[in-house]
Amino acid sequence: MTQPSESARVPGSTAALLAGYLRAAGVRHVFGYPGESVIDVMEAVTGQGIGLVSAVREGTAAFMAEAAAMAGGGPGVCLSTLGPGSTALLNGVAAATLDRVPVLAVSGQIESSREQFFTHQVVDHGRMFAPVSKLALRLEAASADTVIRRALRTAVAERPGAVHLTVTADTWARPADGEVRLPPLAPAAASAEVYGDDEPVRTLTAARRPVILAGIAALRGAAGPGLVRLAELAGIPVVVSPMAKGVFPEDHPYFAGVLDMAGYRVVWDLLDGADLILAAGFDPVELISPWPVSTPVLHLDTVPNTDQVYPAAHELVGPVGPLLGWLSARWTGEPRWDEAAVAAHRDRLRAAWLAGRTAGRLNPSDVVTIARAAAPPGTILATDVGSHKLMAGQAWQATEPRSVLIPNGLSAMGFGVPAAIAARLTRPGRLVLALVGDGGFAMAATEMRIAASLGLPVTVVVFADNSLNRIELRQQSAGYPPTATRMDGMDLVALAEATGCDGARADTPAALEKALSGLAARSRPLIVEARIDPTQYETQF
Ligand SMILES: Cc1ncc(C[n+]2csc(CCOP(=O)(O)OP(=O)(O)O)c2C)c(N)n1
Ligand SMILES: [Mg+2]
Repeated sequence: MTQPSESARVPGSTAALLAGYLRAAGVRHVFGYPGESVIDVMEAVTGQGIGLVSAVREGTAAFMAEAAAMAGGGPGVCLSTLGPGSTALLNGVAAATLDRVPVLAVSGQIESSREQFFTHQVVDHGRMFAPVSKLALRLEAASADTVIRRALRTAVAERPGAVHLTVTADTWARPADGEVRLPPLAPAAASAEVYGDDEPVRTLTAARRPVILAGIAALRGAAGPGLVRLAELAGIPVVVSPMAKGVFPEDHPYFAGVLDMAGYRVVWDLLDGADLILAAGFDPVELISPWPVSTPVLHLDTVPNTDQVYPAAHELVGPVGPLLGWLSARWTGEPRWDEAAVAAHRDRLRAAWLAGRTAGRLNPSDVVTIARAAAPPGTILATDVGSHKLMAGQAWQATEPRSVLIPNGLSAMGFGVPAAIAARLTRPGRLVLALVGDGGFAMAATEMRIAASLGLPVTVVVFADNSLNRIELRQQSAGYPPTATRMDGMDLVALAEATGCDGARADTPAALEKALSGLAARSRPLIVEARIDPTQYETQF
Protein backbone atom coordinates (compact mmCIF):
# COMPACT_ATOMS: atom_id res chain seq x y z
CA MET A 1 0.00 0.00 0.00
CA THR A 2 1.09 3.58 -0.61
CA GLN A 3 2.77 5.33 2.29
CA PRO A 4 0.14 7.65 3.76
CA SER A 5 2.54 10.36 4.80
CA GLU A 6 3.73 10.77 1.20
CA SER A 7 0.43 10.46 -0.64
CA ALA A 8 -1.27 12.91 1.68
CA ARG A 9 1.30 15.48 0.70
CA VAL A 10 0.77 14.96 -3.01
CA PRO A 11 -0.97 18.10 -4.17
CA GLY A 12 -3.71 17.32 -6.62
CA SER A 13 -4.37 13.85 -5.25
CA THR A 14 -7.93 12.56 -5.05
CA ALA A 15 -7.73 12.72 -1.25
CA ALA A 16 -6.55 16.35 -1.42
CA LEU A 17 -9.34 17.28 -3.83
CA LEU A 18 -12.02 15.80 -1.57
CA ALA A 19 -10.51 17.53 1.46
CA GLY A 20 -10.40 20.81 -0.48
CA TYR A 21 -14.08 20.52 -1.36
CA LEU A 22 -15.00 19.77 2.24
CA ARG A 23 -13.14 22.80 3.44
CA ALA A 24 -14.77 24.98 0.78
CA ALA A 25 -18.18 23.63 1.85
CA GLY A 26 -17.51 24.91 5.36
CA VAL A 27 -17.03 21.46 6.90
CA ARG A 28 -15.15 21.88 10.16
CA HIS A 29 -15.17 18.29 11.43
CA VAL A 30 -15.10 14.86 9.84
CA PHE A 31 -16.47 12.22 12.20
CA GLY A 32 -15.07 8.78 11.63
CA TYR A 33 -13.23 5.73 12.72
CA PRO A 34 -9.85 4.73 11.32
CA GLY A 35 -9.03 1.84 9.04
CA GLU A 36 -6.20 1.08 6.69
CA SER A 37 -8.17 2.08 3.62
CA VAL A 38 -8.77 5.64 4.78
CA ILE A 39 -5.53 6.75 6.43
CA ASP A 40 -4.59 8.79 3.34
CA VAL A 41 -7.75 10.84 3.36
CA MET A 42 -7.52 11.30 7.12
CA GLU A 43 -4.19 13.04 6.54
CA ALA A 44 -5.52 15.09 3.66
CA VAL A 45 -8.49 16.24 5.75
CA THR A 46 -6.42 17.31 8.74
CA GLY A 47 -3.97 18.95 6.34
CA GLN A 48 -6.84 21.24 5.31
CA GLY A 49 -7.38 22.27 8.93
CA ILE A 50 -10.50 20.14 9.29
CA GLY A 51 -10.77 18.37 12.64
CA LEU A 52 -10.89 14.59 12.48
CA VAL A 53 -13.03 13.38 15.36
CA SER A 54 -12.65 9.71 16.08
CA ALA A 55 -15.79 8.36 17.70
CA VAL A 56 -15.85 5.10 19.63
CA ARG A 57 -17.48 3.36 16.66
CA GLU A 58 -18.69 4.19 13.16
CA GLY A 59 -22.39 4.09 14.05
CA THR A 60 -22.00 6.99 16.46
CA ALA A 61 -19.65 8.84 14.07
CA ALA A 62 -22.49 8.88 11.55
CA PHE A 63 -24.89 10.25 14.18
CA MET A 64 -22.33 12.95 14.96
CA ALA A 65 -22.17 13.94 11.32
CA GLU A 66 -25.96 14.09 11.19
CA ALA A 67 -26.18 16.18 14.34
CA ALA A 68 -23.46 18.55 13.12
CA ALA A 69 -25.56 19.16 10.03
CA MET A 70 -28.75 19.58 12.08
CA ALA A 71 -27.12 22.10 14.42
CA GLY A 72 -25.05 23.93 11.83
CA GLY A 73 -27.13 23.72 8.67
CA GLY A 74 -24.30 22.69 6.31
CA PRO A 75 -23.52 19.13 5.24
CA GLY A 76 -22.13 16.70 7.85
CA VAL A 77 -19.35 14.28 6.94
CA CYS A 78 -18.51 10.83 8.28
CA LEU A 79 -15.82 8.34 7.37
CA SER A 80 -15.33 4.61 7.75
CA THR A 81 -13.10 1.90 6.45
CA LEU A 82 -14.29 -1.04 4.37
CA GLY A 83 -16.29 -4.08 5.53
CA PRO A 84 -17.09 -3.91 9.24
CA GLY A 85 -16.53 -0.14 9.23
CA SER A 86 -19.00 0.48 6.45
CA THR A 87 -21.60 -1.96 7.74
CA ALA A 88 -21.43 -0.18 11.10
CA LEU A 89 -21.90 3.17 9.35
CA LEU A 90 -25.06 1.99 7.62
CA ASN A 91 -27.53 2.75 10.43
CA GLY A 92 -26.41 6.36 10.70
CA VAL A 93 -26.54 6.80 6.93
CA ALA A 94 -30.13 5.55 6.96
CA ALA A 95 -30.89 7.93 9.85
CA ALA A 96 -29.62 10.96 7.93
CA THR A 97 -31.63 9.96 4.87
CA LEU A 98 -34.91 9.44 6.73
CA ASP A 99 -34.30 12.48 8.96
CA ARG A 100 -33.70 14.43 5.71
CA VAL A 101 -30.32 15.73 6.89
CA PRO A 102 -27.48 16.31 4.38
CA VAL A 103 -24.60 13.95 5.16
CA LEU A 104 -21.68 12.88 3.01
CA ALA A 105 -20.61 9.40 4.13
CA VAL A 106 -17.30 8.11 2.82
CA SER A 107 -16.01 4.54 3.11
CA GLY A 108 -12.68 3.16 2.01
CA GLN A 109 -12.64 -0.05 0.00
CA ILE A 110 -10.06 -2.72 -0.83
CA GLU A 111 -7.59 -1.81 -3.60
CA SER A 112 -9.24 -1.73 -7.02
CA SER A 113 -7.04 -4.58 -8.29
CA ARG A 114 -8.70 -6.90 -5.76
CA GLU A 115 -12.15 -5.37 -5.53
CA GLN A 116 -13.82 -7.69 -8.03
CA PHE A 117 -12.74 -11.01 -6.56
CA PHE A 118 -11.42 -10.62 -3.02
CA THR A 119 -13.73 -11.66 -0.20
CA HIS A 120 -12.02 -10.87 3.12
CA GLN A 121 -13.79 -7.79 4.58
CA VAL A 122 -15.29 -6.91 1.21
CA VAL A 123 -18.96 -5.99 0.89
CA ASP A 124 -20.51 -4.28 -2.10
CA HIS A 125 -20.99 -0.71 -0.84
CA GLY A 126 -23.04 0.38 -3.82
CA ARG A 127 -25.66 -2.27 -3.22
CA MET A 128 -25.56 -1.93 0.55
CA PHE A 129 -25.96 1.84 0.72
CA ALA A 130 -28.32 2.33 -2.22
CA PRO A 131 -31.60 1.76 -0.32
CA VAL A 132 -30.64 3.98 2.63
CA SER A 133 -29.09 6.91 0.77
CA LYS A 134 -30.10 9.38 -1.92
CA LEU A 135 -27.12 8.30 -4.00
CA ALA A 136 -24.26 5.82 -3.64
CA LEU A 137 -21.28 6.32 -5.96
CA ARG A 138 -17.67 5.27 -6.45
CA LEU A 139 -15.12 8.04 -6.23
CA GLU A 140 -12.52 7.53 -8.94
CA ALA A 141 -9.57 9.77 -9.73
CA ALA A 142 -10.59 10.46 -13.33
CA SER A 143 -14.06 11.76 -12.41
CA ALA A 144 -13.46 12.84 -8.82
CA ASP A 145 -14.15 16.50 -9.45
CA THR A 146 -17.57 15.91 -10.95
CA VAL A 147 -18.52 13.14 -8.55
CA ILE A 148 -17.66 15.19 -5.45
CA ARG A 149 -19.73 18.11 -6.74
CA ARG A 150 -22.59 15.78 -7.57
CA ALA A 151 -22.40 14.17 -4.12
CA LEU A 152 -22.46 17.49 -2.25
CA ARG A 153 -25.20 19.00 -4.41
CA THR A 154 -27.37 15.90 -4.11
CA ALA A 155 -26.97 15.65 -0.32
CA VAL A 156 -28.23 19.19 0.28
CA ALA A 157 -30.87 19.40 -2.48
CA GLU A 158 -34.51 19.00 -1.40
CA ARG A 159 -35.31 16.65 0.14
CA PRO A 160 -31.82 16.37 1.59
CA GLY A 161 -30.29 13.15 2.90
CA ALA A 162 -27.15 11.05 2.88
CA VAL A 163 -24.88 10.41 -0.10
CA HIS A 164 -22.34 7.61 0.14
CA LEU A 165 -18.99 7.51 -1.62
CA THR A 166 -16.91 4.37 -1.81
CA VAL A 167 -13.22 4.87 -2.49
CA THR A 168 -10.74 2.06 -3.18
CA ALA A 169 -7.60 2.43 -1.08
CA ASP A 170 -5.33 3.03 -4.07
CA THR A 171 -7.51 5.89 -5.36
CA TRP A 172 -6.64 8.40 -2.67
CA ALA A 173 -3.08 9.01 -3.85
CA ARG A 174 -4.00 9.15 -7.55
CA PRO A 175 -3.87 12.57 -9.20
CA ALA A 176 -7.33 14.03 -9.73
CA ASP A 177 -7.84 16.74 -12.29
CA GLY A 178 -9.87 19.75 -11.34
CA GLU A 179 -9.91 22.51 -8.85
CA VAL A 180 -12.47 23.18 -6.16
CA ARG A 181 -15.59 24.71 -7.76
CA LEU A 182 -18.22 24.47 -5.08
CA PRO A 183 -21.81 24.23 -6.37
CA PRO A 184 -24.56 26.19 -4.58
CA LEU A 185 -25.39 24.37 -1.36
CA ALA A 186 -28.60 26.28 -0.59
CA PRO A 187 -31.53 23.96 0.15
CA ALA A 188 -33.97 25.33 -2.40
CA ALA A 189 -34.31 27.60 -5.38
CA ALA A 190 -36.10 30.91 -5.10
CA SER A 191 -38.86 30.21 -7.62
CA ALA A 192 -42.31 28.87 -6.82
CA GLU A 193 -44.77 26.74 -8.77
CA VAL A 194 -48.48 26.70 -8.03
CA TYR A 195 -50.68 23.74 -9.01
CA GLY A 196 -54.44 23.39 -8.62
CA ASP A 197 -57.65 24.27 -10.41
CA ASP A 198 -58.67 26.64 -7.66
CA GLU A 199 -56.85 29.56 -6.22
CA PRO A 200 -55.00 28.36 -3.07
CA VAL A 201 -55.38 31.83 -1.61
CA ARG A 202 -59.16 31.56 -1.89
CA THR A 203 -59.02 28.17 -0.19
CA LEU A 204 -57.15 29.68 2.72
CA THR A 205 -59.32 32.77 2.88
CA ALA A 206 -62.48 30.67 2.85
CA ALA A 207 -61.34 28.77 5.94
CA ARG A 208 -62.80 29.85 9.26
CA ARG A 209 -60.71 27.61 11.53
CA PRO A 210 -57.44 26.96 9.68
CA VAL A 211 -54.40 25.48 11.43
CA ILE A 212 -50.81 25.53 10.14
CA LEU A 213 -48.78 22.34 10.46
CA ALA A 214 -45.12 23.31 10.04
CA GLY A 215 -42.51 20.64 9.35
CA ILE A 216 -38.84 20.13 8.66
CA ALA A 217 -38.78 21.75 5.24
CA ALA A 218 -39.91 24.95 6.95
CA LEU A 219 -36.99 24.61 9.36
CA ARG A 220 -34.51 23.90 6.56
CA GLY A 221 -35.77 26.86 4.58
CA ALA A 222 -35.57 29.20 7.60
CA ALA A 223 -39.27 29.92 7.19
CA GLY A 224 -39.79 30.99 10.82
CA PRO A 225 -40.42 34.69 10.06
CA GLY A 226 -42.85 33.70 7.28
CA LEU A 227 -44.75 31.46 9.69
CA VAL A 228 -44.91 34.17 12.35
CA ARG A 229 -46.15 36.75 9.86
CA LEU A 230 -48.93 34.59 8.45
CA ALA A 231 -49.94 33.32 11.91
CA GLU A 232 -50.27 36.85 13.24
CA LEU A 233 -51.83 38.38 10.16
CA ALA A 234 -54.44 35.68 9.59
CA GLY A 235 -54.75 34.56 13.23
CA ILE A 236 -53.78 30.95 12.58
CA PRO A 237 -52.44 28.59 15.26
CA VAL A 238 -49.21 26.79 14.38
CA VAL A 239 -48.51 23.14 15.22
CA VAL A 240 -44.93 22.00 14.54
CA SER A 241 -43.48 18.58 13.84
CA PRO A 242 -40.88 17.28 16.34
CA MET A 243 -37.86 17.78 14.09
CA ALA A 244 -39.06 21.28 13.22
CA LYS A 245 -39.11 22.37 16.86
CA GLY A 246 -37.85 25.92 17.17
CA VAL A 247 -38.91 27.04 13.68
CA PHE A 248 -41.88 28.77 15.33
CA PRO A 249 -41.19 30.26 18.78
CA GLU A 250 -42.96 28.14 21.37
CA ASP A 251 -43.63 31.16 23.58
CA HIS A 252 -45.61 32.79 20.75
CA PRO A 253 -49.36 33.42 21.36
CA TYR A 254 -50.19 31.35 18.23
CA PHE A 255 -48.03 28.34 19.11
CA ALA A 256 -50.28 25.26 19.29
CA GLY A 257 -48.02 22.34 20.24
CA VAL A 258 -45.89 19.58 18.78
CA LEU A 259 -47.36 16.77 16.69
CA ASP A 260 -47.35 13.17 17.96
CA MET A 261 -45.51 13.90 21.21
CA ALA A 262 -46.90 13.78 24.79
CA GLY A 263 -50.49 14.98 24.89
CA TYR A 264 -50.77 14.11 21.19
CA ARG A 265 -54.56 13.61 21.29
CA VAL A 266 -55.12 17.28 22.13
CA VAL A 267 -53.05 18.33 19.11
CA TRP A 268 -54.83 15.94 16.75
CA ASP A 269 -58.18 17.15 18.15
CA LEU A 270 -57.21 20.66 17.09
CA LEU A 271 -56.35 19.44 13.58
CA ASP A 272 -59.53 17.36 13.44
CA GLY A 273 -61.67 20.34 14.42
CA ALA A 274 -60.00 22.64 11.89
CA ASP A 275 -61.61 23.29 8.51
CA LEU A 276 -58.24 23.53 6.71
CA ILE A 277 -54.73 22.32 7.49
CA LEU A 278 -52.01 24.36 5.83
CA ALA A 279 -49.18 21.80 5.73
CA ALA A 280 -46.09 24.00 5.50
CA GLY A 281 -43.05 21.84 4.80
CA PHE A 282 -44.56 18.94 6.71
CA ASP A 283 -42.82 15.65 5.87
CA PRO A 284 -44.91 12.52 6.58
CA VAL A 285 -41.70 10.66 7.49
CA GLU A 286 -42.40 12.06 10.96
CA LEU A 287 -45.87 10.51 11.30
CA ILE A 288 -45.93 7.63 13.76
CA SER A 289 -49.37 6.39 12.73
CA PRO A 290 -51.55 6.81 9.64
CA TRP A 291 -52.94 10.29 9.00
CA PRO A 292 -56.06 10.20 11.19
CA VAL A 293 -58.14 13.23 10.17
CA SER A 294 -60.27 14.10 7.16
CA THR A 295 -59.73 17.86 7.37
CA PRO A 296 -58.91 19.30 3.91
CA VAL A 297 -55.20 19.99 3.44
CA LEU A 298 -53.44 22.72 1.47
CA HIS A 299 -50.00 21.31 0.64
CA LEU A 300 -47.11 23.79 0.71
CA ASP A 301 -43.67 22.25 0.42
CA THR A 302 -40.41 22.14 -1.49
CA VAL A 303 -41.65 18.98 -3.21
CA PRO A 304 -45.08 18.08 -4.61
CA ASN A 305 -47.38 15.94 -2.48
CA THR A 306 -45.80 12.70 -3.73
CA ASP A 307 -46.33 10.92 -0.40
CA GLN A 308 -50.13 11.26 -0.72
CA VAL A 309 -50.48 10.44 2.98
CA TYR A 310 -53.20 13.07 2.91
CA PRO A 311 -55.07 14.10 -0.24
CA ALA A 312 -54.61 17.76 -1.17
CA ALA A 313 -56.49 19.47 -3.98
CA HIS A 314 -53.92 22.25 -4.17
CA GLU A 315 -50.15 22.30 -4.00
CA LEU A 316 -47.83 25.22 -3.52
CA VAL A 317 -44.38 23.92 -4.45
CA GLY A 318 -41.24 25.89 -3.80
CA PRO A 319 -39.26 27.44 -0.96
CA VAL A 320 -41.46 27.41 2.14
CA GLY A 321 -40.65 30.90 3.46
CA PRO A 322 -41.34 32.80 0.21
CA LEU A 323 -44.53 30.78 -0.40
CA LEU A 324 -45.79 31.72 3.05
CA GLY A 325 -44.90 35.31 2.20
CA TRP A 326 -46.88 34.97 -1.03
CA LEU A 327 -49.93 33.86 0.96
CA SER A 328 -49.49 36.64 3.53
CA ALA A 329 -49.24 39.27 0.80
CA ARG A 330 -52.59 38.11 -0.60
CA TRP A 331 -54.41 37.68 2.73
CA THR A 332 -57.36 40.01 3.11
CA GLY A 333 -59.58 38.64 5.88
CA GLU A 334 -59.82 39.15 9.63
CA PRO A 335 -57.73 37.01 12.00
CA ARG A 336 -59.46 33.63 12.29
CA TRP A 337 -58.56 32.66 15.85
CA ASP A 338 -58.13 34.98 18.76
CA GLU A 339 -55.14 34.52 21.02
CA ALA A 340 -57.29 33.51 23.98
CA ALA A 341 -58.68 30.49 22.09
CA VAL A 342 -55.17 29.33 21.23
CA ALA A 343 -54.07 29.89 24.84
CA ALA A 344 -56.98 27.75 26.03
CA HIS A 345 -55.86 24.99 23.65
CA ARG A 346 -52.30 25.26 25.02
CA ASP A 347 -53.65 24.96 28.57
CA ARG A 348 -55.43 21.73 27.59
CA LEU A 349 -52.25 20.45 26.01
CA ARG A 350 -50.18 21.29 29.06
CA ALA A 351 -52.66 19.54 31.33
CA ALA A 352 -52.46 16.51 29.03
CA TRP A 353 -48.67 16.18 29.18
CA LEU A 354 -48.62 16.80 32.91
CA ALA A 355 -51.29 14.15 33.53
CA GLY A 356 -50.39 11.01 35.48
CA ARG A 357 -47.70 12.51 37.70
CA THR A 358 -47.15 10.87 41.09
CA ALA A 359 -46.69 13.32 43.94
CA GLY A 360 -43.39 13.00 45.78
CA ARG A 361 -41.69 11.18 42.87
CA LEU A 362 -39.38 12.29 40.09
CA ASN A 363 -41.77 12.13 37.12
CA PRO A 364 -40.63 12.23 33.47
CA SER A 365 -42.24 15.62 32.88
CA ASP A 366 -40.47 16.97 36.00
CA VAL A 367 -37.11 16.05 34.47
CA VAL A 368 -37.88 18.02 31.31
CA THR A 369 -39.23 21.09 33.08
CA ILE A 370 -36.36 21.14 35.59
CA ALA A 371 -33.78 20.74 32.81
CA ARG A 372 -35.47 23.49 30.77
CA ALA A 373 -35.39 25.84 33.74
CA ALA A 374 -31.72 25.06 34.42
CA ALA A 375 -30.67 25.57 30.80
CA PRO A 376 -29.80 29.14 29.82
CA PRO A 377 -31.32 30.70 26.69
CA GLY A 378 -29.58 29.44 23.56
CA THR A 379 -29.10 25.93 24.94
CA ILE A 380 -29.15 23.18 22.31
CA LEU A 381 -31.13 20.08 23.24
CA ALA A 382 -30.52 16.61 21.82
CA THR A 383 -32.79 13.68 22.63
CA ASP A 384 -32.63 9.96 22.12
CA VAL A 385 -35.57 7.72 21.17
CA GLY A 386 -38.20 6.29 23.51
CA SER A 387 -40.86 7.47 25.93
CA HIS A 388 -38.57 10.23 27.21
CA LYS A 389 -38.36 11.66 23.66
CA LEU A 390 -42.13 11.91 23.42
CA MET A 391 -42.17 13.79 26.72
CA ALA A 392 -39.23 16.07 25.90
CA GLY A 393 -40.57 16.79 22.42
CA GLN A 394 -43.65 18.41 23.94
CA ALA A 395 -42.51 19.70 27.33
CA TRP A 396 -39.23 21.32 26.24
CA GLN A 397 -39.99 24.86 25.13
CA ALA A 398 -37.94 25.74 22.05
CA THR A 399 -37.57 29.29 20.86
CA GLU A 400 -34.91 29.06 18.17
CA PRO A 401 -34.44 27.05 14.97
CA ARG A 402 -31.79 24.31 15.09
CA SER A 403 -31.76 24.37 18.88
CA VAL A 404 -33.48 20.98 19.23
CA LEU A 405 -32.01 17.84 17.66
CA ILE A 406 -34.57 15.03 17.66
CA PRO A 407 -34.18 11.97 15.45
CA ASN A 408 -37.69 11.34 14.17
CA GLY A 409 -37.36 9.85 10.70
CA LEU A 410 -35.49 6.61 11.30
CA SER A 411 -35.87 7.24 15.06
CA ALA A 412 -32.70 5.35 15.91
CA MET A 413 -31.74 4.87 19.55
CA GLY A 414 -28.18 5.83 20.49
CA PHE A 415 -28.39 9.26 18.84
CA GLY A 416 -28.57 11.60 21.85
CA VAL A 417 -25.05 11.32 23.26
CA PRO A 418 -23.10 11.57 19.98
CA ALA A 419 -25.47 14.32 18.84
CA ALA A 420 -24.70 16.37 21.94
CA ILE A 421 -20.96 15.99 21.35
CA ALA A 422 -21.23 17.03 17.70
CA ALA A 423 -23.55 19.93 18.53
CA ARG A 424 -21.05 21.33 21.01
CA LEU A 425 -18.22 21.00 18.48
CA THR A 426 -20.32 22.64 15.77
CA ARG A 427 -21.59 25.48 17.94
CA PRO A 428 -18.96 25.85 20.63
CA GLY A 429 -20.54 28.93 22.19
CA ARG A 430 -23.73 27.08 23.05
CA LEU A 431 -24.56 25.05 26.10
CA VAL A 432 -25.58 21.55 25.05
CA LEU A 433 -27.87 19.20 26.95
CA ALA A 434 -28.95 15.68 26.05
CA LEU A 435 -32.08 14.02 27.43
CA VAL A 436 -31.74 10.28 26.84
CA GLY A 437 -33.28 7.00 27.98
CA ASP A 438 -31.21 4.46 29.87
CA GLY A 439 -31.47 2.00 26.96
CA GLY A 440 -30.25 4.50 24.36
CA PHE A 441 -27.60 5.81 26.74
CA ALA A 442 -26.20 2.30 27.17
CA MET A 443 -25.80 2.09 23.37
CA ALA A 444 -23.54 5.14 23.23
CA ALA A 445 -22.30 5.71 26.79
CA THR A 446 -18.62 5.17 26.03
CA GLU A 447 -18.73 8.20 23.71
CA MET A 448 -18.66 10.24 26.91
CA ARG A 449 -14.96 9.45 26.99
CA ILE A 450 -14.66 11.39 23.74
CA ALA A 451 -16.52 14.34 25.27
CA ALA A 452 -14.10 14.29 28.19
CA SER A 453 -11.01 13.95 25.98
CA LEU A 454 -12.11 16.85 23.80
CA GLY A 455 -12.95 18.94 26.88
CA LEU A 456 -16.59 19.39 25.86
CA PRO A 457 -18.83 20.31 28.80
CA VAL A 458 -21.97 18.60 27.52
CA THR A 459 -24.60 17.56 30.06
CA VAL A 460 -26.41 14.25 29.64
CA VAL A 461 -29.49 13.56 31.74
CA VAL A 462 -30.42 9.88 31.68
CA PHE A 463 -34.05 8.92 32.34
CA ALA A 464 -33.15 5.90 34.45
CA ASP A 465 -36.20 3.64 34.60
CA ASN A 466 -34.47 0.25 34.09
CA SER A 467 -36.78 -0.23 31.15
CA LEU A 468 -37.06 0.06 27.40
CA ASN A 469 -40.18 1.86 28.43
CA ARG A 470 -41.68 2.66 25.06
CA ILE A 471 -41.67 -1.03 24.14
CA GLU A 472 -42.64 -2.23 27.60
CA LEU A 473 -45.77 -0.08 27.36
CA ARG A 474 -46.64 -1.75 24.04
CA GLN A 475 -46.17 -5.15 25.67
CA GLN A 476 -48.39 -4.05 28.54
CA SER A 477 -51.22 -2.99 26.26
CA ALA A 478 -50.92 -6.28 24.35
CA GLY A 479 -51.16 -8.17 27.63
CA TYR A 480 -47.59 -9.49 27.38
CA PRO A 481 -45.02 -9.66 30.18
CA PRO A 482 -42.01 -7.32 29.89
CA THR A 483 -39.92 -9.81 27.91
CA ALA A 484 -36.42 -8.38 27.29
CA THR A 485 -37.53 -4.84 28.09
CA ARG A 486 -36.46 -4.69 31.73
CA MET A 487 -32.79 -4.25 32.42
CA ASP A 488 -30.51 -3.95 35.38
CA GLY A 489 -29.56 -0.41 36.19
CA MET A 490 -26.03 0.89 35.86
CA ASP A 491 -24.16 3.00 38.36
CA LEU A 492 -23.87 6.05 36.15
CA VAL A 493 -21.90 8.03 38.71
CA ALA A 494 -19.23 5.33 38.59
CA LEU A 495 -19.48 5.29 34.79
CA ALA A 496 -19.02 9.06 34.74
CA GLU A 497 -15.88 8.73 36.80
CA ALA A 498 -14.54 5.97 34.58
CA THR A 499 -15.03 8.07 31.45
CA GLY A 500 -13.52 11.26 32.86
CA CYS A 501 -16.86 13.02 33.43
CA ASP A 502 -18.60 14.41 36.46
CA GLY A 503 -21.52 12.36 37.71
CA ALA A 504 -24.60 12.93 39.85
CA ARG A 505 -27.65 10.94 40.85
CA ALA A 506 -31.11 12.37 41.54
CA ASP A 507 -34.36 10.72 42.56
CA THR A 508 -36.29 13.80 43.61
CA PRO A 509 -37.04 17.07 41.83
CA ALA A 510 -34.97 18.97 44.38
CA ALA A 511 -31.96 16.70 43.89
CA LEU A 512 -32.21 17.11 40.13
CA GLU A 513 -32.40 20.90 40.44
CA LYS A 514 -29.26 20.77 42.54
CA ALA A 515 -27.45 18.47 40.09
CA LEU A 516 -28.26 20.81 37.21
CA SER A 517 -27.42 24.08 38.95
CA GLY A 518 -24.64 26.20 37.46
CA LEU A 519 -24.66 24.53 34.04
CA ALA A 520 -23.31 27.61 32.30
CA ALA A 521 -20.15 27.57 34.42
CA ARG A 522 -19.30 23.92 33.79
CA SER A 523 -16.04 23.00 32.10
CA ARG A 524 -16.37 19.21 32.21
CA PRO A 525 -19.00 16.85 30.83
CA LEU A 526 -21.69 15.82 33.30
CA ILE A 527 -23.78 12.66 33.45
CA VAL A 528 -26.90 12.81 35.62
CA GLU A 529 -28.66 9.60 36.53
CA ALA A 530 -32.25 10.77 36.97
CA ARG A 531 -34.01 7.92 38.76
CA ILE A 532 -37.53 8.48 37.49
CA ASP A 533 -40.83 6.85 38.29
CA PRO A 534 -42.09 5.98 34.79
CA THR A 535 -45.75 5.54 35.87
CA GLN A 536 -46.69 8.86 34.26
CA TYR A 537 -45.98 7.40 30.82
CA GLU A 538 -48.83 4.90 31.28
CA THR A 539 -51.33 7.77 31.30
CA GLN A 540 -49.59 9.39 28.36
CA PHE A 541 -48.96 6.77 25.72
C1 LIG B 1 -31.56 1.20 17.35
C2 LIG B 1 -32.96 0.98 17.79
N1 LIG B 1 -33.32 -0.23 18.27
C3 LIG B 1 -34.60 -0.42 18.71
C4 LIG B 1 -35.53 0.58 18.63
C5 LIG B 1 -36.95 0.34 19.10
N2 LIG B 1 -37.23 1.15 20.29
C6 LIG B 1 -37.87 2.32 20.23
S1 LIG B 1 -38.03 3.07 21.71
C7 LIG B 1 -37.24 1.81 22.50
C8 LIG B 1 -37.01 1.84 23.99
C9 LIG B 1 -36.00 2.86 24.38
O1 LIG B 1 -35.65 2.65 25.73
P1 LIG B 1 -34.89 3.79 26.54
O2 LIG B 1 -33.72 4.26 25.78
O3 LIG B 1 -34.61 3.31 27.90
O4 LIG B 1 -35.95 4.97 26.55
P2 LIG B 1 -37.37 4.98 27.32
O5 LIG B 1 -38.42 4.48 26.35
O6 LIG B 1 -37.26 4.07 28.50
O7 LIG B 1 -37.59 6.41 27.67
C10 LIG B 1 -36.87 0.81 21.59
C11 LIG B 1 -36.19 -0.44 21.96
C12 LIG B 1 -35.10 1.81 18.07
N3 LIG B 1 -35.92 2.84 17.91
N4 LIG B 1 -33.81 1.99 17.69
MG1 LIG C 1 -35.62 3.53 29.73
